[in-house]
Amino acid sequence: MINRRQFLYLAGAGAANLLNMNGLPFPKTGIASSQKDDFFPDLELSLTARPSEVQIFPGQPTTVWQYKGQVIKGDPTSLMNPDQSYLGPIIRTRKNQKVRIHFNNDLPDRSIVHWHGLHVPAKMDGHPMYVIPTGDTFTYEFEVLNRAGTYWYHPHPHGRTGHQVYGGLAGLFLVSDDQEDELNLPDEKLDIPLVIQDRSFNSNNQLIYLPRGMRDSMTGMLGDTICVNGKPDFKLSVSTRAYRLRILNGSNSRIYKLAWSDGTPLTVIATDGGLLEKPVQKKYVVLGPAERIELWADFSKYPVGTSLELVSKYFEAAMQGSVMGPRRGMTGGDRLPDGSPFSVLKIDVVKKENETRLLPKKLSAIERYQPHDADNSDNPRRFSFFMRHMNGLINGRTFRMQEVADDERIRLNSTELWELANDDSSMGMMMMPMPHPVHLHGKQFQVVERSGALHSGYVDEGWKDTVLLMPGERAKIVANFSDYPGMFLYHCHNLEHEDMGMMRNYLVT
Ligand SMILES: [Cu+2]
Repeated sequence: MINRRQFLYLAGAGAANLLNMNGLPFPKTGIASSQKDDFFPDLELSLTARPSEVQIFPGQPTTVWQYKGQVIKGDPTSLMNPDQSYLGPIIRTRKNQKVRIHFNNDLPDRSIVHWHGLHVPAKMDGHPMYVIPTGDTFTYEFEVLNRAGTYWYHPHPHGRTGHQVYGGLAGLFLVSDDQEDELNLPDEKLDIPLVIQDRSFNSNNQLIYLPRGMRDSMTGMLGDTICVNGKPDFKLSVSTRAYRLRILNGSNSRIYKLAWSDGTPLTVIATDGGLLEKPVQKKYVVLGPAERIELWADFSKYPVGTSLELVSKYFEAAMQGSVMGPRRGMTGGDRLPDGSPFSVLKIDVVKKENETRLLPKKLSAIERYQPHDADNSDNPRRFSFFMRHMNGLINGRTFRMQEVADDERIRLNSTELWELANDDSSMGMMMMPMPHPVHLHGKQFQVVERSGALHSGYVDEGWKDTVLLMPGERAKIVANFSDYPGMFLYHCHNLEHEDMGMMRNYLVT
C-alpha cells in the first residue's frame, strides 16, 4: 500500500532521473539572484536539491529529497557530502568570509533555502516570498558575521517546509573563528556533528509523512524511528579522550530530554549561537526542534569495552490537568509519543588513548543582556502562540506572505524586549496545550527571564535563535535589530505548526 504522502517522494524519483540528465549541478539560470559586481566571494558553492535514493536499511533503498553540494571556488574542504545519508553537505566557513551559494532547485516542488541562525540581509534569508520553481537557481551572497558555532540550513517554502525537511532536506553550516581556535577544542575526528531526527518508514523502507493527516499536523509529525546523521541505531566508537559533540535537533516536532545513560551530567559548551562564557553542567538538556547544544564529552574515565548511551528521558509533553488532557493521549505518533523514553545513540569505548586537552574554564566573552538594556523595557512586545480551528496563530493572526501588523514594526538598530507566551487561556476549551519552539530569523537573542509553568533542562546561558516554550510557559528575550533592514520571519519551529500558519513577518526599518 502506498498512501498519497509517500507517493509524493516516490513521484519525485522519476522526475529526478530526467533532471539529472543535465549533469553537473551548476547554476543554470540565476534569474532570482542579486549577484553584484562588487562582491568577491572567498567561497563559492553550488547546492542542489533533488530526489535521490539512500541505503538506510538492507533491501530496498529509501527515496529521499537531498541537498548535494560542490565547491566552485575556495577551500575544497569547506564542503563535505556525507556518505550514505539523506542529510545535505556540511558547510564549513570562517567568520568574515564572503560566501556565494547557488541554490539549484531540481525538486518537483517549489523551494528556497533558509540559513538558520545566520545574521544575513533580508533578501538572503530564504523568506518564502523568494521561492523558486523547479529548474531555477537562487544565488545567495552574504558575509558570515556570526561568531563560531553550529548553524544549519533547510527549506522554507510556505506550507511545504515540514514535508521537504522530513524528506531529507537539511544540513549543517559550521562557523569557526580566531577566538575559538585559541581554545584548542577537540577538532577534526574529535569534532562530531550529530543531527537527531525522528522518521517513520513503511515495510518497503519508504518514508511516511503525516499518515493520520490533520491529527498528525496538529501535534506535528512524530516518527517512531530515531535517526542520527540519517541512520537508525546509530553507534559511535570512541577512544578514552575528550570529544566535541555538536548536537542539532533537526526533527520536525519532537522534543528530546537528553542525558547520559550512566547519570554523568552533560557538560554543555555551546548553544544555538556558539560558545557559552564557561561550561555548564546539566543533569539533562531539553532540546526543542531546531535548537543546538555542543557537549564536551570526556570518555577518559571509562575502561575500554564500556558501552554508554545518549538517551532521551521521559517527560510530560503537555500541561497536567489541562482542559484537553495530556498531549500524549491526542498525539498521532501512537507508537512513540512525544515524551517517551528511548535511546538516541550508542557509544562504544574501543581504544585507549591519553587525553592531553583540558576543558577550558573560560570559553568566550558574552555581553549579558538584562531586561532594562532594551529600549522598550517598560513596554515589551508580547506575542502569544496557539492553535485554533486548524490554524496556527500568533497574537490571533495567521501567516500572510507580505503582511506586517503595527506591533511587528521595529526600528533599525533598536534593542528590544519581547515576551513570548504559550499560555493563552482565553481560548478555554478550544485551547490545545502544546509545546511551541519559537524561532526568530536573522538574529541571535538572549533569554532573560522565564515564567509560568517552569521546566528545567534549558540552556539559557548563551546566544539563542530558538526558544522552547512548553505549555503554560513564557520567556522574555532581548534582541538587537542591527545591520539589516527588511522583512524577516518569526515562527513556531514545529514545522507542521509553521506550515499551518504559526508564522509572521517582522519588519525592520
Ligand atoms: Cu508550535
